[in-house]
Amino acid sequence: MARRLPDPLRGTKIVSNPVVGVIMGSDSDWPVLEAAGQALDEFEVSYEVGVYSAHRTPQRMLDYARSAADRGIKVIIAGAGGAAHLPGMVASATPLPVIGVPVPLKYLDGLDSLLSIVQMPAGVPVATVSVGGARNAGLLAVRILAAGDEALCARMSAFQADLEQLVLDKDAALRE
Ligand code: RP5
Repeated sequence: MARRLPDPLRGTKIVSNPVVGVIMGSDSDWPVLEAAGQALDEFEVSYEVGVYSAHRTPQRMLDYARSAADRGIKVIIAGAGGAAHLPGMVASATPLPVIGVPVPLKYLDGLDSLLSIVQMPAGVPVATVSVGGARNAGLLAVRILAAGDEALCARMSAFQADLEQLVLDKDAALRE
């Protein structure tokens, strides 16, 4: 079930043994990032959510990034818009894989967010998904976890088979 962000500025929502961190630069990013949580829910992957602004709460962001691995987090999904420095800064302060989600804002259609996240210097990778691509961020996190989890890998394979079947069904319907 998708988790609501009750009062994001109050802090990270704690669930039992989260393995994915879904973080964002502002609570205004949540309507986009929520799709990452929904994808994780579909695979029953536990996650926590929180707001960590690279610009407004830099120390809090660094504290989160530096402690995430020790707390059992395996993958971080970080979404931000505009001058979207959160994913890159988090990647600089954690050894964990970071998936960046460019959030589209009112101006520039998210191109600013995309370029801010994707153009990382060598040595500090961020796996960037499409503008607004939070669902794929969630699915990519599942795939990363599935690389070391046979049961989760089998679920991902089944999900892919379902996707394929959906296309075949639509194709068949068109031909009727
Ligand atoms: C970024 O600034 C956030 O990630 C958000 O996308 C954007 C606007 O934030 P608000 O002014 O809505 O809080 O840091």
